[in-house]
Amino acid sequence: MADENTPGGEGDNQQTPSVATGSDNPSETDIKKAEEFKETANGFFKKEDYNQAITFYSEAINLNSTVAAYYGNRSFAYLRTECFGYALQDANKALQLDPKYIKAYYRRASANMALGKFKLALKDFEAVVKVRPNDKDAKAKYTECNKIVKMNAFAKAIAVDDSKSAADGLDVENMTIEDDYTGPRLENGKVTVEFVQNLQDTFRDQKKLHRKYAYQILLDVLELLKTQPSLVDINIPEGEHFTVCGDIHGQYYDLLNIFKINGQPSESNPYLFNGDFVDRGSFSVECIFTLFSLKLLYPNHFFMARGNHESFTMNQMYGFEGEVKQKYTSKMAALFTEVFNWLPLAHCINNKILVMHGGLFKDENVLLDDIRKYDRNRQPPEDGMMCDLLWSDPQPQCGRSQSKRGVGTQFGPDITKKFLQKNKLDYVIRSHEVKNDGYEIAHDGKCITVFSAPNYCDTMGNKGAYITLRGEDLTPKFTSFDAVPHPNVKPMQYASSLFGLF
Ligand SMILES: [Mn+2]
Repeated sequence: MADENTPGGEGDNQQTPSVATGSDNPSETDIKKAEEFKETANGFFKKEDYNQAITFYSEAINLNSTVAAYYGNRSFAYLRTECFGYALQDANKALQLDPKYIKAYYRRASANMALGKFKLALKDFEAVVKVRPNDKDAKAKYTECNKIVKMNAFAKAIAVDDSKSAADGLDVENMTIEDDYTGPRLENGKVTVEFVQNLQDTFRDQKKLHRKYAYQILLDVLELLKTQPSLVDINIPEGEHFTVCGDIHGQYYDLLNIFKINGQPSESNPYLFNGDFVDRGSFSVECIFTLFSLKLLYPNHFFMARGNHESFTMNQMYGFEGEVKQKYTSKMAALFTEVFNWLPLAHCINNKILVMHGGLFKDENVLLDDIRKYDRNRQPPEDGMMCDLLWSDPQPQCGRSQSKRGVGTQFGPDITKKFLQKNKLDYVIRSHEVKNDGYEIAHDGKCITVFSAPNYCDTMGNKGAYITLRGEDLTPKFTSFDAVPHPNVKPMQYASSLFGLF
């Protein structure tokens, strides 16, 4: 995989781009007023109200665009709201105004790391270390980032041979099960209804699935996913229903709660989980094995789409890789990377509803068939169709604009309308952004967001939601739900230590 590859992060933010040209020749009054705005913004920042902070930093910049700190501070607020594209722009602007402004190097490095651009981040840490040779903190960050750059270069070097797999030499058959193991067991190597129930209870009680079965499930899912097209067609017959869930992000206890409210998955209670199963929440391993077991049990009634977090760079930064290494092995983490490469990119329900994690495309001309025949076995590229499917966001204004995240595109209601007409579809369901009620209807009802991780990261205070559809009319019905308690393991527990920067 490419090391300047892909990018990063979630989050909801309706900020419009920082086009604020500002005044580069402010009056005395404006200078004073701008300082006041900055103070107000700092106050909001301290209270963790980053959107308000951004609004007031922008006001300050409008009046006086010559102060590097205004851009530096706003960049920090953008980092907190995961608008890494905007954060990068502001850090660059701050450095233009004041090349000696150390904090801006940190901001830029943070944004680049979040976007998976570790080499660029390393340059900034290097710059800081040069200016402040005695700064221990700067030195530590430089060392940590350098480690990642070297590790990725190594991973790239050994990954040249595509025919090699983490599964090679894996002798699942001969892995022994210790006498004191009391967890669930596959029956003749197969997942059963009893296994899935037992697995859910085992994980709920914070016990582990034996690595022999964990590996077996991964190998079986890999084979199954390889048989699927990149765009999977789903048919909901008349009189039957179907549930679509959004991001889960390692919130295992909230996942169990969805099954409690809406019923266990089965052939008569089918589900689609629309990507971002892992990262951030510290029970990602539990989530993914539960979901993969269900996929094996109900291959034609349980569906999973790839999210931007089912990728190597994201997993390295946002905790999943660390969690798998902690709970199992690094070999298993590598196998996950291969399995995620085979997750379908989108689903189409009754030829009328297109469901993907991110959204629509930079390119006007994408047709369903282009998605269907797309060769998806790879890390998400930095642009193009696959990137947009995993990363894009809708915007209220018409047309397209640069992504606040720095990856994918933002698409307006006119873009959605044209795409639906061209492909004879009714509407789009996507996930990828936190919403207060767990869902949001945009673009005249043609673009629906669903997000199923309530109180995201234990901090956002949002509800989760899922959508139920009936075969006869396909009108979406929304159910919102609150977060449930989880054991005392904080989100991001296993994430990169560089996250101290954000
Ligand atoms: Mn996402």
